[in-house]
Amino acid sequence: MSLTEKALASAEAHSAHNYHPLPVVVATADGAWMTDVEGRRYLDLLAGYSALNFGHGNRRLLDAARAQLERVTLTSRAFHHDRFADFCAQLAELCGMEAVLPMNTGAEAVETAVKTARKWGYRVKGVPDGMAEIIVAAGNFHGRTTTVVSFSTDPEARADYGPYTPGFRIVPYGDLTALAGAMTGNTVAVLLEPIQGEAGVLVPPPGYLAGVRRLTRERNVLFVADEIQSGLGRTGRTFALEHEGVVPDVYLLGKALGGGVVPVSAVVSSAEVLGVFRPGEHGSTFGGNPLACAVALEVIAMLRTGEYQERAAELGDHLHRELGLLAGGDAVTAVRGRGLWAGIDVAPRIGTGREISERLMERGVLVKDTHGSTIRIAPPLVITEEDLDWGLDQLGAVLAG
Ligand code: IF1
Repeated sequence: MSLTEKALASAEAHSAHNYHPLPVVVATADGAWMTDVEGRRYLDLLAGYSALNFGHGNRRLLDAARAQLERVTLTSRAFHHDRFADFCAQLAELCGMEAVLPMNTGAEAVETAVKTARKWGYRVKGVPDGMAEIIVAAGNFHGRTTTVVSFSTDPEARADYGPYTPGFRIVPYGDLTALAGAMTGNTVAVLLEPIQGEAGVLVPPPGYLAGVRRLTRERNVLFVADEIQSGLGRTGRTFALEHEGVVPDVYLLGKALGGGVVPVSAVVSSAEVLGVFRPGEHGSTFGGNPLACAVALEVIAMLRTGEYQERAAELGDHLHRELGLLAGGDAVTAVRGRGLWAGIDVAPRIGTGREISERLMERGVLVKDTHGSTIRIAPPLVITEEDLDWGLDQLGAVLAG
């Protein structure tokens, strides 16, 4: 048995089968490259679903983590620690907002936003107790807690987890008329991904996000932008909403905020909105811990230079030009995306997304499929143009059959 076969058999025997990973067992990684237990190298075109925007083993992030490891790693929120205030102040500044509520995973940030919006609805907007409604979009992916899957439209993510949390209305993504029609006096928030990731990197029609901003402002409803995957450089801007000149009431951040080192998420908003919380009303043992704050502070410092956003914009233009050429043939039926982020619909005759991912793996490229025959590409923003081109050559070869 090879090292790979041994690891796969052991995982098969001893882990829950809530995933179906590609049969590669990673041992080390650097930049945009991963090496498996057999010493084979792979180009990483997934980047941990954008948790690795700054690449594997980023020196600045590892140094920041290492320095903090030697000082203090955890205090709990029972005490202050000396990285907390800086983290909150600098993240708020990066977002052009006033206040931060740190959590750990993306789903926790979404849960926190649901609580924030409901409390804001009752305390500030004056919605009758227990009546708050939050509007979400069909095809959404916001995480996997019981409340979050309650408003998922994906049977795989949702089935068998009821009873479901009430208080959510689902409207088609990209449809302003439907959104306006779903709003009532009890609507407290509209929660959306500016680009839907799991749905296949779906970019909404031009004007939609600006329209959501206008409608939410008119009706005194919070616009909560889930930028957990789309934010922090991925699309060529700090936030995907910037492409539409839109500023939401609440940003949800996660993934890349932890630099691929530790889980760090946050709700970022105005002092008024986050001011609804009093001591004891919400929290987390690990949220805002010293190690998380130290790494995230370095992430924020890197984003402040703008160089990663610029790189994502330039390489992203290149990526979409190249994918446009692939889309000229009959193997690719659609390409979507923005910046260094793309969803590619492959003609079913070429194979399922899974089969294409496996063939790419055999050629040394790692991607992940989503629904049916869509594959998505989201390399670390530090990938070189040469490496990206090599990865695209492999994709071209797989699509050629
Ligand atoms: C998995 C998808 C990506 C997210 C947005 C919140 C969360 C996510 C916009 C929750 C998480 C993940 C989780 C990952 C697969 C992945 C994913 F395919 F499911 F949709 F990235 F495209 N908001 N996305 O994309 O964040 O709690 O996981 O930290 O394996 O479930 P989390």
